[in-house]
Amino acid sequence: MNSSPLTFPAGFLWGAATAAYQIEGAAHEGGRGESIWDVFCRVPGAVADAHNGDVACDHYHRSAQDVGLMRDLNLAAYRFSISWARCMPDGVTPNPEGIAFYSRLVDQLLAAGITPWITLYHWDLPQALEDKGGWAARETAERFADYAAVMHEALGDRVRIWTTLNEPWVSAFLGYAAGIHAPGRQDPAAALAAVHHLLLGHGLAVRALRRQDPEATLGITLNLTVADPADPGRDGDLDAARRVDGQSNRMFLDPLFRGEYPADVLADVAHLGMAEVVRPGDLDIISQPLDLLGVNYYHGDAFTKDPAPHPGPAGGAPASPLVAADGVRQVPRGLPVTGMGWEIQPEGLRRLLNRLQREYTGPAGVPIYITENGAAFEDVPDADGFVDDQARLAFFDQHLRAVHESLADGVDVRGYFAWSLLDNFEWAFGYHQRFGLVRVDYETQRRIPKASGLWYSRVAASNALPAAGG
Ligand code: IFM
Repeated sequence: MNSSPLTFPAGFLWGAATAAYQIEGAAHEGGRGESIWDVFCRVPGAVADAHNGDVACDHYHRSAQDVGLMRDLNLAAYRFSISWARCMPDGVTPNPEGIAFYSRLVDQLLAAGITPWITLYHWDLPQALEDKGGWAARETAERFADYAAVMHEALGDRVRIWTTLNEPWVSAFLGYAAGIHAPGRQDPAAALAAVHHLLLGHGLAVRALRRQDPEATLGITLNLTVADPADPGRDGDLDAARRVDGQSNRMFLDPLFRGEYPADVLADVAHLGMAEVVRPGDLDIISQPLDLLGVNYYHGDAFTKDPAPHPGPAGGAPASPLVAADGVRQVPRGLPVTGMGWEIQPEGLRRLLNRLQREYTGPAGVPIYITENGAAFEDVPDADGFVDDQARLAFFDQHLRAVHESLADGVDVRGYFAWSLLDNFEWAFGYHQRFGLVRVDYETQRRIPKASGLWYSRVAASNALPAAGG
């Protein structure tokens, strides 16, 4: 570790992120319609201990307090998502009361000097649209663009940064193939159709927003990974890493930045009919110029496809069910893991950023923002509810050092958002995994900044990482 503070470039944007279903609660108030997550949470066994987002962090009623918390933490920006079903309960008809909630939130943020950063879609599709085929249906992409335009009409006078989708890989592969996220479908062909329609929806939304507001800053957030062969000397491992990289990274980056799907991935999935959902002109819509790329990074992994066992503990299936069906397995490398079981691999972030700059964002002149990075750990509060979460603090520190190294390598990284501002509803894990800079006591809804949150507030204020041990 360095022994002097590491200063970030002037204007580097420090923020924290959340998502609507994970924090808002008020699931049945203000005319909000049902989303696929409301419905999925009612499926027995879908979510740990039958948890749901009905109350979550009650942010809907506590947004003023939460914005105060952000200000106290010296956050310059807040990345939040909009609940489509709150603003358009049936997916198409605007609900003024729902839209008014976000308008108030934006005003609260601006009054506190915090830049609002909108994510239009963080996985909570209106159930009414899922009933018509969801993301497997082309029409959903068109409805998404209409929704984007309505939200911009309401908030575009005050919100200058708009990102379309959060982690379309998760929506498509975990929602439509693995079935472990809403809507819980297990249909690989539908998942591939969903990939295309999510990207098409992104492109149509960008087109609609550009028409409405040529000066807006527009982008998308992808969850990207570093896929290594468990043994670079084994052909099966090299092919396993290629497949994971293909479906997790290039499947999204190539259409967005190059206007084409990667040929090897299309060949891998040729039997699943993806080519039939891609119409002439779609890739031109998808590959319109962007103003930023949001990168969510949590971990990389090593993979094998070789039936001969690797030494060490047994590997798990990779998250993508399509590559798992190809016989690909993750091989643990003995690295420390977070509460999610994810290997802690900060050097992977530097490799990822450098590769993005070299192959995608650099040639396109598009800046990168880390829109999520963080870790869940078993938090143990003291009698006052304070959590001295040194492991999470170290996670942030190590990953920010990796970002700093990438900056020194010449990568155009402009900001960093910690995931997450608050402990919140962690999808299929319910409330059992805590990622917050701030502890939420779900019984009382009390918010208590953790040691990592206090540390992050000093980093944000000073625009620098403290000297090692500082
Ligand atoms: O909580 C999620 C978030 O909604 C999307 N990115 C990953 C986080 C941690 O799993």
